[in-house]
Amino acid sequence: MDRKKFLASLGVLTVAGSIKKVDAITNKINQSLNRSNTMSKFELMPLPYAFNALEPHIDARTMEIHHDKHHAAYVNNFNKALEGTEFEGKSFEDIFKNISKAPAAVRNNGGGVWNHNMFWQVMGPNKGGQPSGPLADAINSTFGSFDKFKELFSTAGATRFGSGWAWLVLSNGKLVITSTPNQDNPLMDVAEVKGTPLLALDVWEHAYYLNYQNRRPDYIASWWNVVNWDDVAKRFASVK
Ligand code: MN3
Repeated sequence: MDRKKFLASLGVLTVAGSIKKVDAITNKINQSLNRSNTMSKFELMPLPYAFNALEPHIDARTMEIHHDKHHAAYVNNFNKALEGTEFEGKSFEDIFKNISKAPAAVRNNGGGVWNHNMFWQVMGPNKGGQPSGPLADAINSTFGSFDKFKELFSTAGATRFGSGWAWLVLSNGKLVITSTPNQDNPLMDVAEVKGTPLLALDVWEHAYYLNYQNRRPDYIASWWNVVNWDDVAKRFASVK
């Protein structure tokens, strides 16, 4: 993808004069995603769009609290939890594949950091619709149709008891819908279905309660309007 398209995909390429600001955001995002072992701390990934960018489906206040309070707290608590453990200085992937040996605070907060990094990216303003190309073909051949996939994924999110996540993953070369409790994810050795996450949906109450109260299914139905299929397709293309 060329630079312009990448920036446009982040929803931040709006004013030509804001390129410098965009560069700073892009660098920060790359830094928080590809943390190298020379860096001592994980950092909070900036939200790649404005708090109100996903309205009316997800309200600005929810996005602000979700990113600036919840996500930020996971980052701070993850860094604290890692101190003095064998996991300090390791990558997300290395930590997650041995997470069964990690303290609960590393598991809960590490998942919280990584899952939200992904969540912000698989959403975007003026998105929704349906995937196309190889991803659409794989969804159709695996689930029968896009509508059937949507129904199964929505059910996975709606029926996850308590707090957790719904996922579309590539597992042993196949698309699979699964869900995880709390901040677990399919990269963790404890996950029921292990694989590469392609799409993530946060079904914690903090993701929707201000606007939807107890109506999780309504939040999920509306959430499809902000799914960034270009990002999901990119993830699929990179692991397929
Ligand atoms: Mn959340």
